[in-house]
Amino acid sequence: MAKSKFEYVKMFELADAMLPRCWPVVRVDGRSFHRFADVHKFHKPNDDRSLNLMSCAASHVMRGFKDVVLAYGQSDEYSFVFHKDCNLYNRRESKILSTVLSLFTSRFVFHWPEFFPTIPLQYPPSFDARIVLYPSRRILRDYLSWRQADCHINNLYNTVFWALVQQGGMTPAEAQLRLKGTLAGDKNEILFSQFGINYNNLPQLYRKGSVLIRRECSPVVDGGGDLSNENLAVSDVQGLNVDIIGEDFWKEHPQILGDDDNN
Ligand code: DGT
Ligand code: MG
Ligand code: MG
Repeated sequence: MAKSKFEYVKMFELADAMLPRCWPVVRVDGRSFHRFADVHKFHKPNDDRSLNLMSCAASHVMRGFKDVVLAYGQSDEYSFVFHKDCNLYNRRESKILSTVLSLFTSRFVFHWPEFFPTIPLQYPPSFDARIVLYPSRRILRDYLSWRQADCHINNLYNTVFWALVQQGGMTPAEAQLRLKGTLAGDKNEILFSQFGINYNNLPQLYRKGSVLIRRECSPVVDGGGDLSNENLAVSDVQGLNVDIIGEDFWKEHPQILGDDDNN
């Protein structure tokens, strides 16, 4: 078929293939979720409904993209780790980023009523996303450790902050002042001595975030970039609220990152 005279504009589309043999990680994060949480009356500091809805949306992303080997979520964010050798969309960055982002967002909205049956969506939420390539397993693990450490630091702060406000009768400004300059030990001490809360007894969901992996014994649905299969049940994805900073998790699940070379 004859080409139109306009075809030349394709020259302006630049190639954006990601470097080979690096681990691509897509992280999505709620846009202005501080406001979104307020408008939708999220429980403070943690709302199980929101955290579980995020994991539901993320598990559907794992179904749609078989190259995702693990996902980690906390607060309003989820990270999707693609296998270093994945060739999805010929490793085109914008294609992978945009499809993950839109699938996650549409699933979040689609499943909203299941998790918030009494609170209608007041406006459509949106998420930002980025891809970062990590050149080794060690650095990839450090990335995941960074996100889980962030979960812990924020959760400890928010737990004490809201205890001071909700149970201690402080204004948010007073609570902020009280916590200024305090270390983790001080915060644990305030929680225990003032409110009888042992931080280590709080749910792992809040302290560790959520890890999604594929069940080892069931076959992975070959969805690839083809999303036609993603309406099937998400039974092949398993959610855990465990530590991923230490060695135990990785020793227990060596298949996640594989060991085909030293990378
Ligand atoms: P951004 O990401 O720059 O557009 O701005 P935000 O407002 O989304 O800020 P971010 O992502 O740094 O922090 C997440 C916000 O989401 C934080 O202000 C608290 C809110 N949020 C997340 N999960 C929960 C929850 O379970 N309960 C409540 N009350 N708020 C939550
Ligand atoms: Mg956000
Ligand atoms: Mg965030």
